Amino acid sequence: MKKSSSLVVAAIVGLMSFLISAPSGFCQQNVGVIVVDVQGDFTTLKNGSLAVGGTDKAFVDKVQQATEALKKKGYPIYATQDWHPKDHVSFCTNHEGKKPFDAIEINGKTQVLWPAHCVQGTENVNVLLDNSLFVAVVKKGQDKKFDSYSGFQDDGGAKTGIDEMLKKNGIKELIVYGIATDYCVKATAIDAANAGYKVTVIEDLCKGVTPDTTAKALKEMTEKGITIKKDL
Ligand code: VGL
Ligand code: ZN
Repeated sequence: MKKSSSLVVAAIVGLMSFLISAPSGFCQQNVGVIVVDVQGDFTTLKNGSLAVGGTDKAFVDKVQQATEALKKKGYPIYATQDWHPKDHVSFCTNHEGKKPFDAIEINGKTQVLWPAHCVQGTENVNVLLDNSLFVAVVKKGQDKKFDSYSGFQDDGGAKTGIDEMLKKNGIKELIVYGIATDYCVKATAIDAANAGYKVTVIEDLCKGVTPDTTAKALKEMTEKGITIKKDL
């Protein structure tokens, strides 16, 4: 074989082995991962104040292992972290006469009132996965006046900086999973799609607050062009 054609063969073999090493459907060069709000307060594992059903040790271990596997494949991993001050607008304790899960109108938006959760400096604000997996942990919801389900921006329009970070790193596609499917995963995935990323949500690496809103969220995300995949 001529030298030039053996070089071509070597290049093709190299490219094929690179593609085979990536999970089906993703080419990791421009793909990033966002792990949404896997924090103590959202889990039954840590007896969280806003524990979402099914977030036991088995679930958190599964998310940890999946994230490790993605990291080993070369994907840059980002995490979001709900990071509220004690006097945050979304806490029912900051609205007289209101109880958890009541909804009120604030600035023309419906705000669900939650039990106090993910308060800055508390034990249960921590992200439960091995933090060395992450390129960055992006905090959100630190302005007491606005909620921020999305990892991209809060309800007042203030950006978290994640979009800039992703763009600077050449990310064009995102794999998104975490807690909760019907709130922060949904808002983050939809904002990502609106910002021009090709988004895939991994359903089995998510848990939702209620079955009803979770089903609605999956439908809404699909309608926005987001791919819902059962597992990796
Ligand atoms: C979330 C409710 C309030 C979430 C955050 O991470 O989905 N839900 N704050
Ligand atoms: Zn919150």
